[in-house]
Amino acid sequence: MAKPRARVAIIMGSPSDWEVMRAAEETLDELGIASDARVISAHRTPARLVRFLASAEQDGIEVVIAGAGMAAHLAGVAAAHTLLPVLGVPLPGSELRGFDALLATVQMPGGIPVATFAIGRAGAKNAALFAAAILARGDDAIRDRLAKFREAQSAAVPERPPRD
Ligand code: RP5
Repeated sequence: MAKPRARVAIIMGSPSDWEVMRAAEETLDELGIASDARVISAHRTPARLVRFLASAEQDGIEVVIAGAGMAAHLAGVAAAHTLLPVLGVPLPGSELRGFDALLATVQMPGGIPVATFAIGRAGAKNAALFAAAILARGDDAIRDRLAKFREAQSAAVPERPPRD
């Protein structure tokens, strides 16, 4: 069977980012949303970035999740090259444990917005859930799956703390 067309792009600055960014793919998989994960660096592969975003919209991509660490300009540069919503995930693999990437991602000058999420896996997961919420505006099946995800999440929280 042919793979469904990706509606969300997950881009990351380095293969070393995948360990964290796979949380975005896993969450989208759980919600039945096809995604396309790519290593695209704003500084090491600038031409790849421009090429990918030039055709992303016509290729069916509706949301871009961009994860990067250190001086993390990937999400901001990506946002400059597309009108699609860009969700930035600051990654923690630096001496500053992602605080550098958080500031670089969140402190976009006015004019080119990047929605910024938490540092690391929580951010990657929430970016995927946020992408699902965007898609759910025009897709009842995704809205239903998102509602079920929330229900299951609530049901999994115990009433009392675990005692040994
Ligand atoms: C950023 O630099 C990447 O997003 C990565 O988080 C960081 C370090 O990259 P590597 O040196 O591990 O490839 O561009």
